[in-house]
Amino acid sequence: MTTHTGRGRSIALAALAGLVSGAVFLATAELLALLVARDASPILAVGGFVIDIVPQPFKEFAIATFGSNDKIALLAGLGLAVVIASAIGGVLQYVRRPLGVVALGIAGALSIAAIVTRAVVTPFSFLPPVVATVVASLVLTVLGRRLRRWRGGMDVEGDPDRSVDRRGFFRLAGVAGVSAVIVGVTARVVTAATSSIDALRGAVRLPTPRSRVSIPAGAELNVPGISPLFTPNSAFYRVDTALTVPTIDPNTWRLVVDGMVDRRVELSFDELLNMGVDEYGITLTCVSNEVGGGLVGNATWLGVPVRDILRMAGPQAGADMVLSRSIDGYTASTPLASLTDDGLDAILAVAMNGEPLPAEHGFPVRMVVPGLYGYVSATKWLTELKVTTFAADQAYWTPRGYSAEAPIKLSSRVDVPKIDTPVAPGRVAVAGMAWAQTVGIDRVEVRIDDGAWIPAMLSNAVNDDTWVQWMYEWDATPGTHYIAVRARNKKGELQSQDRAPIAPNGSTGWHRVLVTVSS
Ligand SMILES: Nc1nc2c(c(=O)[nH]1)N[C@H]1C(S)=C(S)[C@@H](COP(=O)(O)O)O[C@H]1N2
Ligand SMILES: [Mo]
Repeated sequence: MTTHTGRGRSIALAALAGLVSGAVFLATAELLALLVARDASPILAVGGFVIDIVPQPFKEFAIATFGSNDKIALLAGLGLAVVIASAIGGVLQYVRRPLGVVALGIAGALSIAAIVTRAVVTPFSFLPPVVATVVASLVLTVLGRRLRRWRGGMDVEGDPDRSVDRRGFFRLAGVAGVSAVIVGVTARVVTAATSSIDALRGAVRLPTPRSRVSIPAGAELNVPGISPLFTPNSAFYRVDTALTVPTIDPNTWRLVVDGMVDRRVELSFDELLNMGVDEYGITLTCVSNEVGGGLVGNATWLGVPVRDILRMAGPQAGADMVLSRSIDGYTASTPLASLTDDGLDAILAVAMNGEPLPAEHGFPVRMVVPGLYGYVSATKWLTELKVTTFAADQAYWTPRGYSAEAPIKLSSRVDVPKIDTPVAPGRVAVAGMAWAQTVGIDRVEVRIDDGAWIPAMLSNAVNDDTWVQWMYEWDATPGTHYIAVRARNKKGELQSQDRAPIAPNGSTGWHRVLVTVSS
């Protein structure tokens, strides 16, 4: 006879057996992934799959809540789900054999399904989930049997005094649990260290560009707290769907140009560099940038015009779009005309601010197109340019609520004074950034409270594809004040005052900040 507390304790021990088997599953899979198929880690494959299937509002919520930590939050959530599922699996196995083993089988099957949707699949890709399922099932079966002999189960009279099975249970749970943690953590760390992107980036020899961006005098205003003219790589915003940053060896990288072309073209990294590179100054902007937000950055890029590469392939009549594809399956749809236009610097970039592209920013090759939001142009970890039509192909974000074509909207923002830093009365530098890629900024105006719009001073633009800094010297009076900014482009168009959300093709509205001036 088992008492209520005795039964509760048995269930807790069954859950422990489940947790140990869950850990064994993950550790075995990580170890095999390290040894035979680096892309076939179940936890990363399932995570990547989840990112692709969660509804858009949830993704926006995750980015808003966790910011750049959204992937860590996802992995933590996934980890918690694994813990709960493992514990339940352990209890199931104890209460009704072989339900726990069935649960492990389902976990293995889900892992295989996720791996198949993510990675380049080889027969080895199946080894990590299959072997993990077998090993974890063995551990769970043995733990469950010892537990039932010791504590009793649905169909076995237990004997709480059976110290042989009690010791056997704890010994196996301990050894398996500790080994799983050591093996799992070691496998992850070794995987991370040996596929070192640093080593691959360090080996790249960048060619000397044939031309450089010339920076005019007065391109950078001297205002404390304003965004720098060129955003350091370490501070550059990052937006992508990649759970782990792809590691691409430039020696094996190939760009394929296919689809509606006269000749399929395949280029190696060296062949691309040998076409000759130039330096470009281009400001990148994300469609998810809210009014006043930070999802915009400016860099110098070394690259080759996309039009030169498309010319080698010969786009056919009727084509109107290029679907660029990343190694992780991400795609962007860019109007063919933007990429063949002689007056537009659409490039395949290999360097950012003087160094090979950082891993997070698309190493070894990405696309950069002035004037188009990143999601329809700036494909990182680029592997393919497919010449096609908007009618025939859809890019990643198109069925997810974003426009197939999306020019960057004329915009401006206040950087200083910062909302939460009170300023002293008197002369205060109000300053920020404005951008109108491909057109250029003509003027920026500032308004204090309900006053008149006053022209701000502009920095000398590097070119029409980069943002400019603006500054207004304000004679601040004590109290709280609203500072608003708006820009006009070189076509005479005024930045839209209407508030638009980021979906489907970018936010609009004038940025306004509240500042407190001390007395
Ligand atoms: N492979 C890949 N490329 C991608 C994306 C992505 O999710 N995957 N996101 C795009 C988006 S939405 C933007 S705004 C830019 C951001 O580039 P960055 O991360 O270098 O700033 O990359 C684009 N290129
Ligand atoms: Mo974006």
